[in-house]
Amino acid sequence: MVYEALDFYDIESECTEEEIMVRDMVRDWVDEEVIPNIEAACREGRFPEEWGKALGEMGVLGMTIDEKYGCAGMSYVAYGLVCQELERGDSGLRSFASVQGSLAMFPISAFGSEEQKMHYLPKMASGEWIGCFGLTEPDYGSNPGDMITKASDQGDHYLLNGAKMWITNGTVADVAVVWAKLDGVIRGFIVEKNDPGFSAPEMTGKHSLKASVTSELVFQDCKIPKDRMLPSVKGLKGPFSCLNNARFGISWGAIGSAQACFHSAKEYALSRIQFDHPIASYQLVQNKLSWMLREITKGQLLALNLGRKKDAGTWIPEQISLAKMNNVDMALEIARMARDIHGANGILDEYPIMRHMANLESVKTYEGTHDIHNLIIGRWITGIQSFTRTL
Ligand code: TGC
Ligand code: FAD
Repeated sequence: MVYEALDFYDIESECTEEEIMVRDMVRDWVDEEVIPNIEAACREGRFPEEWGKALGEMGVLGMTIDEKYGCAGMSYVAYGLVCQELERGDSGLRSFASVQGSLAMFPISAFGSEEQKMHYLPKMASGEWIGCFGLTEPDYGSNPGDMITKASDQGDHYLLNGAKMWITNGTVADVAVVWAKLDGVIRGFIVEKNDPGFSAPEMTGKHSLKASVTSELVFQDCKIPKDRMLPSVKGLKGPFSCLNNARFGISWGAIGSAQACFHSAKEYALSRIQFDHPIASYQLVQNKLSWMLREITKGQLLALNLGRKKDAGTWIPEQISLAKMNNVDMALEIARMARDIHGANGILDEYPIMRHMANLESVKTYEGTHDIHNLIIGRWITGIQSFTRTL
């Protein structure tokens, strides 16, 4: 089935040649390498190592970061378009790229020393070194400010103690950007896979994002050299600045999942005959397809507008919250509707629908749950934060 992207409002005409070129390169790679192999990867519960290397070769890891550090120095719109194509393949693939670029490379580029940038970024851009991002803890998910992982200053080194959970790429990572409290203040630390006292066991049993590695990070008197703390950021704005970029990527990526489900539903509806006619000829089915087109188009316009704001530096975090929340919700509804249009066939892995639907359940939760983004917007509207309450 040849993929035809839905572009009802001709978004393409508003992108530069360079943006379209990188999108097309990733689109072709996803069609040739990812889609034929993704179901097997999910069944085996693994992220194919060669995909990470291929992303590096295509120059899309940390692709908005300066060329000086071996990165592509491209626009945020280009990054969004790439996320869209990757997630059309699978959310786990987009997760890999989000974590590597936005959550592991970005903090080093924004808050690291020149030595840290020169040492880590080129190898991470090429896919030689894999990164992960440790913020969430077993008891602190939506409220990372209360984290208990601690760093203590031992004169010539730091000792880290604590645990992180639900960490994408953790077990396969060479480099972990870990957020911990030093004298009560949140700081970022670069942990390397062989640091003494560090382990990253894989979490198993997921029904979602099966082709993505998810791990615990455990620090037991983990000793790291003094020059591994990120020098220029303190407090929650460190991790949240990274999340702004990753959430932005998700707002585009979710459109890719929605596109995959819409495309499959349209083709299926045109070919499936019931009561002597294609089901696409029935008004109720057309209503569903029309709703899907409407919501994907709105999501695309939102993402493109936000992307241009990101590139111009005129965005606010609440706009990213809106786009992440809206587009993931939209994609999840489209996946459910597409499953319905496929009838019983919709539950088979011959079609991408259930895989996208199950993946999107995670995407709805990570990088700030749907409701946390609602509350961030609620705070912007009213000026009143409602995250905490006194009982
Ligand atoms: P709050 O008081 O709102 O802020 C504390 C400090 O942070 C600053 N800040 C931001 N800075 C930059 N960008 C943002 N978006 C920021 N939001 C807040 C803020 O200005 C303040 O700075 P300062 O200097 O005044 O101290 O913090 P809070 O503790 O009340 O937080 C509220 C809340 C709920 C919004 C926040 O905690 C939140 O967003 N929670 C959700 C947690 C989350 O998103 N975790 C994601 C973990 S990583 C992940 O899921 C990766 S999935 C990877 C994959 O794709 O596979
Ligand atoms: P909780 O915070 O316990 O929330 C449970 C429910 O309560 C949600 O519905 C939430 O909206 C609601 N809730 C919480 N607080 C409030 C409130 N104040 N008001 C109203 N409702 C509220 N984290 C990382 O650091 N790095 C990673 O790489 C990473 N990768 C992940 C990969 C996967 C596959 C998954 C599933 C998660 C990943 N996470 C990662 C963790 C993710 O960010 C957290 O799961 C998420 O922030 C939510 O935290 P929680 O699961 O502890 O849910």
